[in-house]
Amino acid sequence: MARSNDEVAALLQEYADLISITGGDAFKARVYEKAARAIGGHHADVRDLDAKGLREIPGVGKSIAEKVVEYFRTGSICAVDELRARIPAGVRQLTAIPTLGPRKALLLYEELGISSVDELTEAIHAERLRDLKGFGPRTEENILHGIELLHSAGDRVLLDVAMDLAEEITGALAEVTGCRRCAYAGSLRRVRETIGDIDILATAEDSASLMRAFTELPYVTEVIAHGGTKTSIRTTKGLSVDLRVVPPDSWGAALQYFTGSKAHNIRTRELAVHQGLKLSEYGLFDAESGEKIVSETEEDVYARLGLPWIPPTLREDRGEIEAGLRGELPDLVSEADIRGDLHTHTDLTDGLAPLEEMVAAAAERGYAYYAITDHGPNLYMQRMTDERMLAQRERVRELDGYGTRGRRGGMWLLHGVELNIDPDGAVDWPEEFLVGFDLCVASVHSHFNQGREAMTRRIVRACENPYVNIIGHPTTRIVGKRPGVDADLDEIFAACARTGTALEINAHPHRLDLRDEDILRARRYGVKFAVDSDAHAALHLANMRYGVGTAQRGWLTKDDVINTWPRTRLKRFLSKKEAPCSAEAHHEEAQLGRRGRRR
Ligand code: DGT
Ligand code: CA
Ligand code: CA
Ligand code: ZN
Repeated sequence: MARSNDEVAALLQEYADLISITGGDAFKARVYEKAARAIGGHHADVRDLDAKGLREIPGVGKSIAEKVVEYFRTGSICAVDELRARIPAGVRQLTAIPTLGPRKALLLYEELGISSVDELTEAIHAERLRDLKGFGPRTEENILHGIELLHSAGDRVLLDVAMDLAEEITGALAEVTGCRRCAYAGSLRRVRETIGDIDILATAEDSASLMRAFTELPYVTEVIAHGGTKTSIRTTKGLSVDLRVVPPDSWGAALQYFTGSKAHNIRTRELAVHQGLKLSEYGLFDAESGEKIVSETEEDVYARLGLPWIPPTLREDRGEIEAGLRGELPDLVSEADIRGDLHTHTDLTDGLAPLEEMVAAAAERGYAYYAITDHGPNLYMQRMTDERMLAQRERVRELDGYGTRGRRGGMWLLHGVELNIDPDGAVDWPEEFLVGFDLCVASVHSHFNQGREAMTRRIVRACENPYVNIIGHPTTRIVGKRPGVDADLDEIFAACARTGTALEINAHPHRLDLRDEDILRARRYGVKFAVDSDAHAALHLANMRYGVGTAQRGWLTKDDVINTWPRTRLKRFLSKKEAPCSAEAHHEEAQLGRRGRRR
C-alpha cells in the first residue's frame, strides 16, 4: 500500500485548486489535477522513485517530478506554500463547500468580503448575493445545500482512508510482543460509507507495552487520552483512533459491543436481559450472581442470546435481530464469490493504465471474466470514435482467454462500453453499433439538476434500451460532496426489474452508489445488481471489497449479484434483453421459472 501516493496526490490537487482560486492558468490547473490522479492510482510507491522514475508516470512532467522530489526531501512544496499564503484562510474555508467552485469563492470574498461559511449563510439569508453576477436564486439554493452537506459530513472520513489506516495500525500492533489478538471494530467493521473514528480492540498479557507502541506510531499527532484499558490518539489525517485492551475471556463480548451499531447493541442488550444476562463493554455476566461468563468469541455471545452469529454489515437494527431469531438471516454475498468485474477503464479514455496491464491485474485477482468499458464518444474530452472502439475490440479479442496456461479456460474478456445517458435518455450510438458490444453500462455524467420527472424518464428510457445491461453509479452521488440526483427511484427499480437491467453498486469509496438504503429498497423489486470497481487504474480493482461490503449492508446474496454468476448464466442475462419482444420473453421466462421447465 502506498500512503505517500495519496499524500502527494492530495497536495497536487490542492495546488490545482489554488491555481484556479487565484485565477491562474486553467490549463495548468488541469495538468496538475491529472498528475494528482495518475500518482494516486500509481502502483508503486512514489517515495521510492527519483525524478526520472517519476516522469515515467503518465501526466507527470519535469516540473511536477521536481515538486514531488522536493516534497520528500523537505516535507513541503514551495510553490504550494506560496499560493496558500496568497489566499485568505476564509476563502479556502469557502471552497470546502462541495457545491461552490473556487472562482465563485474568490468573487464572494473580493466583492462582499465574505470569508467564512457562517458569513456566507448569513449573506444568503440577507439576500446580499442577489446583486452579484452569476448568483441567481438557484445558485443560492445550491450553496445552501452544499453547506448542509458540509455540516452533515462533519469530521468523518471516507471508508478507504480509515481502512488503510486501521489495517496499518492493527498490523503494527500485532507485531508487539505479548499482543494476542487485535482487530478493528466500530463503523469500519460494519463497512459504513464514512467513519467517525477508528475503534481498535486487542487482548494482551501486558497492556502497557501495547498502549505505548500505539502512542508511538509515526503518524500520531496527539495523544488524547492514555490509560491501561483505553488510549486515544489523533493522527496526521485528523482521524482519531481508540485502542481498548480487554482480557482474553471477554474478547467476544467486547468485540460485539464495540462493533455496534449502538442501535443493534440496544437490541442485543434487551435480549440479554430476557435471558437473565447482562451484556456490556466489560463482558457478558449472569445478572443475578454478577459472575462473568466466558465469551471468547462473538459466536459464543450470540449463541447465549439465542441468535446465530450476525455479520457486522447487518448490525444496524434493520431487521437482523428478528431475522436471526427466525433463522432467516440472508446468506450474504462475499468478496470470494465475485467472479469478475463488469465496469472498468483503460487509457483509451480516462483510465491510467493500458489494456494489457488492467487485464493482467484482473487475472491476478483470479477473475473468471472481466469487462473493459471505456467511455463512449458523447462524454466530452474522451475523444472516442468508432474506429478507436473497434480497434480496442480487436485487442480485447486477442487477449480473450488470458492466463490459460496453468488454469482451466483462462479469463473471458468482454468488450463493453460505458455509455453516456443524455438528458433525454438516449445513448451514444445507434442500435446497429451497440449490438457489437458484449455488454453496455450506461451512466449519467452531466445535467444532474434536471427536474425529478425528467430525470426519472431519462433513466427509465436508458433501462428500456435493449442493449443497456447495467445502469452505472445510478444516483451519481459523491459521498459528502454531491447529493444523488432527484429521481423517483422506485420507478427506476421497477423499470430495471421489468427490463432485465442490472443496477450497479459502484465500489469506488467516493461513490458507493447505489448506497445501502437504496439497495434494500431495490431488492424488493427483484432487481439484479452488478458490484463493479469502475477502476481507472489497476490499483482500483481492489476497491471491490467496499462494493461487496455495501452490497452486504443491502442484504444481498450471491443470487442477487450478476458478477458472482457462472459465465453461462451471466451470458444469458446479458443477451436476453436483445431478444425480440424482450418484455414478453421475459414474462415467459418468469412463468417457466415458476412452473419449472416442461421440456
Ligand atoms: P462512528 O465512529 O461514528 O463512525 O460510528 P461507530 O459505530 O464506530 O461509533 P463509536 O465509535 O462512537 O462507538 C463504537 C461502538 O461502541 C458503537 O458502534 C457501539 C458502541 N457504543 C458506543 N457508545 C454506546 C452507547 O452509548 N450504547 C451502546 N449500547 N453502545 C455504544
Ligand atoms: Ca468509531
Ligand atoms: Ca470510538
Ligand atoms: Zn466508469
